[in-house]
Amino acid sequence: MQLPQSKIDFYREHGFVQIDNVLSPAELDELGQALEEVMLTDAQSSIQTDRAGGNYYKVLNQRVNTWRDHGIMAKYVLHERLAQIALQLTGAPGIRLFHDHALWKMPGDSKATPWHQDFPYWPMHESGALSAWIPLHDVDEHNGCMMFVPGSHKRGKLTGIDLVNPQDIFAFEESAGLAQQSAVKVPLKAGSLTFHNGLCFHYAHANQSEKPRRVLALIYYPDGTRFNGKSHVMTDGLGLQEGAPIKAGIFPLLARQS
Ligand SMILES: O=C(O)CCC(=O)C(=O)O
Repeated sequence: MQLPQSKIDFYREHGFVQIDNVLSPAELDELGQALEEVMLTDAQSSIQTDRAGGNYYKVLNQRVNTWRDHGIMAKYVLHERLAQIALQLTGAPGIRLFHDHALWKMPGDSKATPWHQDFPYWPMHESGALSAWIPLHDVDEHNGCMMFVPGSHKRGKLTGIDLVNPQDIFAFEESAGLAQQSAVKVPLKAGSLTFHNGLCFHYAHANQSEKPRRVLALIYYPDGTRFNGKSHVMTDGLGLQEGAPIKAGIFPLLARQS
């Protein structure tokens, strides 16, 4: 899938981009069914970050590394089409998978995902990592679509936000001049998706619908990104040396410049 230069320029200028019609209805059906199977089955090798009733669960019912549980999840998480988009947006020499995560917002007592950057959570020295955010159905502000602050990725890495008891990211000194009012709401049709830079401020509405908001997000990073030595569930126990490139079989190189 060759992106128009206008999409690449938009991503680099604003820190996020919407790309339409990436997955076909048949692919969405296949992916959606596999995701349901993974989310509704216990005792797997993926990691569920909180259980029903927990405070984090009200923000996100999250499972990390669904691709290790299900062949069809692996098919999409490792999909070359998606990694090729990340390659074009970043211009990196190569793109590796960091991890996938299912991000469901459950109906009922649903909380918004507060304004935050992703990069502070990742054990990476250089910035450049990004996420593909792939809804399995139409999303709007009623059922949990995303918002982004254009250009906020240029502010660099700020303090990580607690997603349950959030600090106000707009009150940070480094956020001076960035206003929540400049945020852009991005409703999406099924099959379309967004990519966002790990430094871009983003937010997702609470889910006020009757059904789970079902999203699969894929985190990619430029090949050569170095380990910053911080603890993270994906890198703990791998014996990575601080300052060494983050490389292991669980971080496959999915796309590279030809
Ligand atoms: O889906 C959400 O509610 C938040 C997603 C998010 O923060 C991310 O993908 O980085």
